[in-house]
Amino acid sequence: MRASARLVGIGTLALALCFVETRALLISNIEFDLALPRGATETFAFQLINNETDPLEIQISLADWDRDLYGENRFYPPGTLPRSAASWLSVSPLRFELARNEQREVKFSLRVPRDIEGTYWAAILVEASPKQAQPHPGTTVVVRRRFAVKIFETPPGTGRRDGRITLLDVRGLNPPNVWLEFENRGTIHTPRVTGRVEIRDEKGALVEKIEVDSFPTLPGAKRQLKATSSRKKGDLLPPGRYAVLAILDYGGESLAGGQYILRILPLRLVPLGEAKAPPQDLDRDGLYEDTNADGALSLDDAALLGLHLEKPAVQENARAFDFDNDGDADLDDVLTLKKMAEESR
Ligand SMILES: [Ca+2]
Ligand SMILES: [Ca+2]
Ligand SMILES: [Ca+2]
Repeated sequence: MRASARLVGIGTLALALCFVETRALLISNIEFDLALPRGATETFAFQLINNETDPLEIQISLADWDRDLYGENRFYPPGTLPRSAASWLSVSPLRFELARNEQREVKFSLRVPRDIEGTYWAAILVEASPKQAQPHPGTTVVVRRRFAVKIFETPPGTGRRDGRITLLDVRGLNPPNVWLEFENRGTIHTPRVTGRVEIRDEKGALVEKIEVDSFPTLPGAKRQLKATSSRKKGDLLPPGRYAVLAILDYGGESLAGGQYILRILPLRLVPLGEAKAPPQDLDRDGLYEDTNADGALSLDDAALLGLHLEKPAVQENARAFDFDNDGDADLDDVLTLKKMAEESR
């Protein structure tokens, strides 16, 4: 069995509710990735240390959790999710005080049913609030912080690993932004999916390799992420046809792969409205900020772009006006150009 043993200062992971200047509440393990056999029961423990200046009231509870498409944790009442392990857990103590510099052990036992396959999971929530000198009934505002100790259980020899790349797209070219979506179609969680994106030219030669930041997935979950090229702004891929390949290793027998064909057309810029010349790229970074071609960047350029935003002159050359580099020319780009003009004054 594996149980990660990291001493983490969770004061820095506090939820948005916490604006109070504190030192830290330390927790010895924030993740237990267990592999008990089916039918087994075993007891584990983690330590809480109050490294703050004031005594704390600690409350322990169970929850289900998963991650949204972008990897953010979401919490639910215990027993909400089909693969919840919350009902297999019993924890003690559930409520106690922790004096300054005091350390206390929280024990939990996990009772694994006999008929399960793959990963089941839950979380032990640790809620910390400042100890009240006297209980104030009614309107007291208590600043409460919540931390999760994640528990995974995968009985050895059970479950199935399967994963697919379900979306691959290029949104933004300066520098290239590659969007990926990976779906865990198996019944085992993948603590660390790693991989890379390759951009190859028409002859198959590698133009660029982008490492994908590793990420975890739960069974049945999808995860979207952006891999951004390290090319400098203005170091443009020449017009042409490219193959964008994504290869992810999720720990299965094979890798998950995907391919996207990227076509970059030459720009065909024409004057916008009454302008005397086509839009100009004043600093040669591949973005054409001087839309009225008067030789300077000003608020008029943003206004003119806004006026012609839906016209073919803009939309067929969208990458020239994609100031926020998200793969389109839209109102956000007008606002970005306006900000650039304001900042250049
Ligand atoms: Ca420019
Ligand atoms: Ca101008
Ligand atoms: Ca854009």
